[in-house]
Amino acid sequence: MHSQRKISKNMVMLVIAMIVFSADGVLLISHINVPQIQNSQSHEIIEHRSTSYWAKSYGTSDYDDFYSAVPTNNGYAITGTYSGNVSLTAIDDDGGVSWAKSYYMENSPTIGRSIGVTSSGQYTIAGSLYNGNDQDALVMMTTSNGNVKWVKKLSTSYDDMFYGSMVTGDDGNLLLGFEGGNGYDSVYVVKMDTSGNIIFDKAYSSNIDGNDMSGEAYSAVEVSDGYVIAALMRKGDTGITNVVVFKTDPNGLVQWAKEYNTTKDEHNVVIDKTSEGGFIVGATSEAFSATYDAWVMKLDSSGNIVWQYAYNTGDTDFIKSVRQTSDGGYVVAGYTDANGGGYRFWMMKLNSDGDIVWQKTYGGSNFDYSTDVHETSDGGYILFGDTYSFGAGERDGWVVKTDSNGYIDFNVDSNATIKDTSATKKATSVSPWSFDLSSESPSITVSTPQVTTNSIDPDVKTQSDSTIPEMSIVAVPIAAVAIVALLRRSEH
Ligand SMILES: [Ca+2]
Ligand SMILES: [Ca+2]
Ligand SMILES: [Ca+2]
Repeated sequence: MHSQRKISKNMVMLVIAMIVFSADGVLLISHINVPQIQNSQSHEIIEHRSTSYWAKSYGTSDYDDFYSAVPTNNGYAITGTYSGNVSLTAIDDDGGVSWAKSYYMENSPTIGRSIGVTSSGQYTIAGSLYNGNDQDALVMMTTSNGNVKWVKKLSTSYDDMFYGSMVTGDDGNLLLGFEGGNGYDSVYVVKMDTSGNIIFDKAYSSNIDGNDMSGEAYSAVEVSDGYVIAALMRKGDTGITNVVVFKTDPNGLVQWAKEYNTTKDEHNVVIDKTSEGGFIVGATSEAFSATYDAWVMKLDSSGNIVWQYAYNTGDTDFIKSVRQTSDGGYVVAGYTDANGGGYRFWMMKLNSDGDIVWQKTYGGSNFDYSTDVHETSDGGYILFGDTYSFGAGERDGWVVKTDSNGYIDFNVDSNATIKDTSATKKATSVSPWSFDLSSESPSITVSTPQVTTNSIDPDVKTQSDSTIPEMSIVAVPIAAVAIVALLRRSEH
């Protein structure tokens, strides 16, 4: 009985190998993934892996970009800009465009920087509007088809902006950015209900040794009794920018605040929850080498550091997104110039201890910037960002879907390439210190811009088009492994 099973699985494997030989040669061969074999005697399913990968650019002949994406029922919704207007693009799991819209307001350039989805599939987009003199913070909500439900502009006579947003458990929105009403940037957080009414809005500041701290909020997570918010803040005397993480109650009142002091500037910060009830924080830092590095801190629920590492390729490295993955590790996305030819999309897979499992760049001959990453339902990863290397002209949105090892097979004629990087992990030794962060309600004007919604038919160009159905390879006999391994080798 047992040996019969074994034989039949041998045969299945040989059939696969023969199909590979007799069909379309190299192209098909490249879709075979060799499972990780922990025990060659095992007859269990060794690994169930995603083999689907694809890459597409989306845009017009004008400047277009993708900033932020959120999973939907059958794909992703992405915000950014088309031709200088806030955009919303719905794609399916294979990257096909379901629909795309842009929103034209007040003769002004607008940017969508952050997107969230409610439990009923409606979208909220946060960003900014340039009114001709300065920036104003912008937030809008649409139906699941991208039709506008409401739009709000929050403005002072200085720059104001939303960098991030988060749909809250009550289908409201937490908006994160800065307001300039004091003549400098104050960390600004707004809680709205699902209809766009302000529940609270607070500007957070501190005065340490006579030094006002200014800054911006970027990212937040909801916890059972409030919010944990990641910001950058700088002191008036040194001007050095540091990461600040603070916890508020459901009304935005500060319960604790910690600053993670380095000797140089950090640029942008992101936060995600961990399965242990703590947080993973990523920031781009100048403090740990002569080049910008990706800095990742794992925090406990009180903001104490569990581990902290800087990841440095030796060149300029930006981290724009970090999320915990289903295996308890983390995926990091951003961009680096480590592989030359301008910045390229950069993705690192970390295990739960922060060790690098793999690290790769994706891009063409020009600048490619990744701003967001998600783990996909088939165990792969999907990177969002924008590109000057491909597309319809100027800059376009670019989406790269990889398999579970970050692998993608680019079309030869697309000029896109995948390369490994050689970033090293360095332990850093920052000690957080608690400080008093106070809040006030700023005076900010809320208005309702007129919106014209345009349907967009973005030009979609394909750099990789593999959608070969997933294969579960079971009980791989030694001979078949050798064949597949040989085939794999011949592809490189
Ligand atoms: Ca374009
Ligand atoms: Ca303003
Ligand atoms: Ca670096």
